[in-house]
Amino acid sequence: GAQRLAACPNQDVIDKLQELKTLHAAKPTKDDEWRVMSYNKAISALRKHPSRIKSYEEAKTLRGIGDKTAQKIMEIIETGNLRRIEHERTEDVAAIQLFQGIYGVGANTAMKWYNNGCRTLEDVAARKGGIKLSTEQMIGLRYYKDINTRIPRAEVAEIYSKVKAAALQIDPKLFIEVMGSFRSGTRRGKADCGDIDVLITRPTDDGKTHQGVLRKLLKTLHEQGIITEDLCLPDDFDDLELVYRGLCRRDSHSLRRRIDFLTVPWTSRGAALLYYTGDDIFNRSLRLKANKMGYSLNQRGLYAGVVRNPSDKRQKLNDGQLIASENEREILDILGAYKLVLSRLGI
Ligand code: DCP
Ligand code: MG
Ligand code: MN
Repeated sequence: GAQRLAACPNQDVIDKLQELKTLHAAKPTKDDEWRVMSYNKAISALRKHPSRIKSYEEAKTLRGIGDKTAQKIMEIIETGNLRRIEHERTEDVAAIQLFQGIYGVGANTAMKWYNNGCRTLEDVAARKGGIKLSTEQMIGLRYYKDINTRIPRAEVAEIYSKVKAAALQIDPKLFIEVMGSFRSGTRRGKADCGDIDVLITRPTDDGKTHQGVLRKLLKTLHEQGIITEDLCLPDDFDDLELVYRGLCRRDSHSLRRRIDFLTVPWTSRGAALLYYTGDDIFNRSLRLKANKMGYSLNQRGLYAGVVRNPSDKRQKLNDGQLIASENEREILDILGAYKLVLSRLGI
């Protein structure tokens, strides 16, 4: 929102394009998917642009902004509005967006439910049209309001401190850190978070690891009433790299909040911190920068010598050599990514 990047001279344009993007993101067609990507590119270019856009020609000089997007940008600048937004705000989009607010429901499921005649959450609860809900979707529906309410930073801090205390009780040598928007939002001045993202790992200099910690931690947090529902448990708790998704609450009077745990091997903590701190647009720009320099970046590390399939660049033909993964700053140093970091911080 405007608060996050108060210094950006084209913030009103970005906000409108975001709004349009969200409407397209609700629909599962390839066309809509493609539009979401193209608005992401335009938004990221506008964020970096240091001055107010003055003309169609100027807009078109920005990377990733073509004729149609430039026209939209000028419409927003000249009229303060974008008619296309209202045009896209149709009944199906409204219902599909509503359904996607249910945890575990994506664009395809939401579209299917709409096509089966569902229009409201009551319709979904009544399984109108014979639709079926998974366990996580049932939890998502039951706590729809809770899960879709942003979490004040202070509450994230309180819940996190309880989680941290419980973890350190299990093993005082654990490395535990809160990531996601709580961390990346410190400097952006973001006042709230969508969920709580927690990283857990452990130094191995004494020959031990964090293996088995997550299982114990979840047991403790369930007993303490901090974790209330599991949404997604790891297949094999004995791995070092695990993802957990669930609901938690500060106390019995608080809303339920989404919480994610990630455990990683000690050596990949830097890459994990970088990735899970985000945001996703920052990550995309950073990955792009890495690719242009001949590297490949993911949540496990920065790699050199990765060979990709020329006809599908997403497909890697080998793993490459690990260049850096333990330290965020080291990765950013190699990528020379200071401008990106500053733009993430809204400076
Ligand atoms: N992430 C990503 N791409 C995705 C999903 C996530 O790069 N498709 C990364 C960047 C995110 C981080 O993981 O910042 C955590 O994911 P969240 O969905 O929790 O996003 P945030 O914490 O940034 O925002 P929110 O406040 O909505 O939780
Ligand atoms: Mg988050
Ligand atoms: Mn998360």
